[in-house]
Amino acid sequence: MPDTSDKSRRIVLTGAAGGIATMIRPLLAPLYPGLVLSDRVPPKGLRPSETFAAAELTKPGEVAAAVKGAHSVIHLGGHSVEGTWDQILNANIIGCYNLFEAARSAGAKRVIFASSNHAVGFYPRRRRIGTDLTVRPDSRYGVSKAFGEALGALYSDKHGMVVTCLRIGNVGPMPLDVRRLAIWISPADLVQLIRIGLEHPDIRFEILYGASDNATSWWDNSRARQLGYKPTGKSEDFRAHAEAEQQKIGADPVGDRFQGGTFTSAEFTNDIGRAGP
Ligand code: 15L
Repeated sequence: MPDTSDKSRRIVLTGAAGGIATMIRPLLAPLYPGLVLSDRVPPKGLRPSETFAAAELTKPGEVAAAVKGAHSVIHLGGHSVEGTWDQILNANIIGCYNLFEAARSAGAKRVIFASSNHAVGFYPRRRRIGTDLTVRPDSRYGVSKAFGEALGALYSDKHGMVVTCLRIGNVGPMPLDVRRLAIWISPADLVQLIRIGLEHPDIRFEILYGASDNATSWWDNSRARQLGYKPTGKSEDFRAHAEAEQQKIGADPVGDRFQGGTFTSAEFTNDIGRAGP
């Protein structure tokens, strides 16, 4: 992939105190010396070399101040699981709008949006899906991720912003159970995708799956590979661990049928045969 970026540019990472950011910060820091960490509270273990900008996503003025002068934004901030409507509305709908609007008015060129597999969680596990299909969110959280993807498309088409939405599976050192064997992504592979979003010259608007090289994947991630993605993580290396962990979890007829797992079965009142495409 041709590298067209000046790495010292200001790149703002929202949600910097959260779980994913904590895993990828050490990998991003040497690549992007201009990285600015933003969250409501300073991330633990902030090094003297790291810059922190406090911002509450629901407060447009604070988001604008954090994003001022940014060339790019990596937006991991917001509520990271299912929540009440009030939590999702504030952190993920209003917060995401504030972020894109602040990025636009700051003249930021690129945004990476941390979307989620839960935007399409009601697709059945037996179906292999790409990104060119109707969203089927499995939760209010999944709806907010579909909203963020739509907002990204709007800012790309209307304002020329280069937007990459990463439909992240589950990030961590290893897959946590059998479902995660299909959707797991290592921190290093996630950083590869973020680099593509920050640097690739041919992107206007993309939705890519945030998954490692998983043999049981439900997702066609060929576009990511076309853009240069070469995942090194393989969930099969951890199958024994994932299967042992799965033994500790009870059966879930709805969750076990759909890609989104427990996000689909929570609050479920439908007939299972009528759910999903
Ligand atoms: C997500 O989107 C969540 O942020 C994460 O906490 C996990 O629940 C993950 O999806 C998953 O589907 O495993």
